[in-house]
Amino acid sequence: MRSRETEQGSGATAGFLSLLLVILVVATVYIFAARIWPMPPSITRVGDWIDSQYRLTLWITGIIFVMAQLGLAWMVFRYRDHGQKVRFVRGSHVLEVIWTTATLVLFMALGAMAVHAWSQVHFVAPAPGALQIDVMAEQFTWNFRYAGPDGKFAPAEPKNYNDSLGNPFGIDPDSKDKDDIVSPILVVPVDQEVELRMESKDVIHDFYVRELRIKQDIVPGMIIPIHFTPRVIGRYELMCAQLCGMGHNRMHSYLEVVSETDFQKWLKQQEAENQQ
Ligand SMILES: [Cu+2]
Repeated sequence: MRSRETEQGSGATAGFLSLLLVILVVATVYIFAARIWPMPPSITRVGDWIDSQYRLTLWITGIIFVMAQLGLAWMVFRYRDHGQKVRFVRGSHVLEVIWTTATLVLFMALGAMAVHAWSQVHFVAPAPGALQIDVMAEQFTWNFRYAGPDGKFAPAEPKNYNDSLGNPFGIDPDSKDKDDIVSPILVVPVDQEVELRMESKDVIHDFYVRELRIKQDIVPGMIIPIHFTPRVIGRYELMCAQLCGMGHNRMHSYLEVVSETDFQKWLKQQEAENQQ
């Protein structure tokens, strides 16, 4: 015959498991509340919307997470084995339907609220007069092309690609509009809308600037547009966020947001270098 002690054996396990759940909740909440890995501040209006959407989602799911895990810890402890008779419980269809529907409504609503910020970047065209810049991603560099002094982009073709001659875009060398400026860093004036038209020469790359809250895949064979208006002068790291090959870790550049005067100065410098 089994002793009374072995019958009560699961009490300690239940206590330990519920304690573990409480520790899990406290540690998780601490990581978020103490902002251990904070995002750098956003520098665009759309970035601010994305941040507030993210915070809202985090609050709602966070509260549910804490309640669910603490509830679980309580149940594990409350209904631990202390030698009582086991009782069969048949669950509740009504409750199942209620919480499934509530989850569905919650997720649909959060998704619907996020559509606004998403569509501002992907479905709304930039205002006329936005600064056009072409982006060429390739293993493992970034290049940015500006229209140059004539304000027109020269025709470009893959057959003219020549990285060693500083022509990663394949600009037609005989074109009269060939004064385009090509730069390895993305320099833009502050408070001016910028439209990037991004293409890739080889594999899928991904344009990622944390401060813009933009992460956009660049797919070979497609020209993918994206637009933003930076509001804060500064130097921000621009990374490739797709594992695009052995040199992926080296594939980064900078987004430099400068004043309008500095931007014009920079353009003049680039033009002068072009003519040498
Ligand atoms: Cu890449």
